[in-house]
Amino acid sequence: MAGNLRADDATQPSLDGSGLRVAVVCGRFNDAITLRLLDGVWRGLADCKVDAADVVVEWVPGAFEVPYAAKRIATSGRIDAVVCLGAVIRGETSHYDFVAGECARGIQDTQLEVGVPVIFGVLTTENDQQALDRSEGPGGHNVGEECAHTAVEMALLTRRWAG
Ligand code: INI
Repeated sequence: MAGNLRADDATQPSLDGSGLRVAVVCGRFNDAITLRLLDGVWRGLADCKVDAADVVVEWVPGAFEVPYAAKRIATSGRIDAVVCLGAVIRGETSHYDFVAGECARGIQDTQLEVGVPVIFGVLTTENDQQALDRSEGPGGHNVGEECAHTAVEMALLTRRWAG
């Protein structure tokens, strides 16, 4: 597995994700945005030669539920990396802070506890435009696409570290 990742190429690792199994947990809240992020994930995984048959997508109500789903999936032993997608857009109350903060905390706790990479593809933005700008189509900026690459890189590193 170590051969799949040229970690010596620090700026632009060559990522061959063939054979990796990836789960995507996607929040339905603000799904006009999260669907765009999901498109980006598919593009990013295809870039890395991850077979679509090795990818599972699970939808949950919102970003607050994402860490729970990610943890259940990550502990299954059948998945090499989990990509978490959500869109938390600031409103008029402090709800945003709780949802965004707990989502981020839960995702980091999960990957540290379970030992499976859990990638933070949850947008936390001040407004709709900022979310649109980070979930663009092919050739544009899409955090989902970036997270797919991150998932493959971290899954390959995890296999190497497992010896
Ligand atoms: N969930 C989101 O994914 N994004 C948001 O912007 C959001 N806001 O603003 O409320 C949001 N709330 C729902 C939350 O994730 C839970 O689904 C809900 O609180 C039930 O637990």
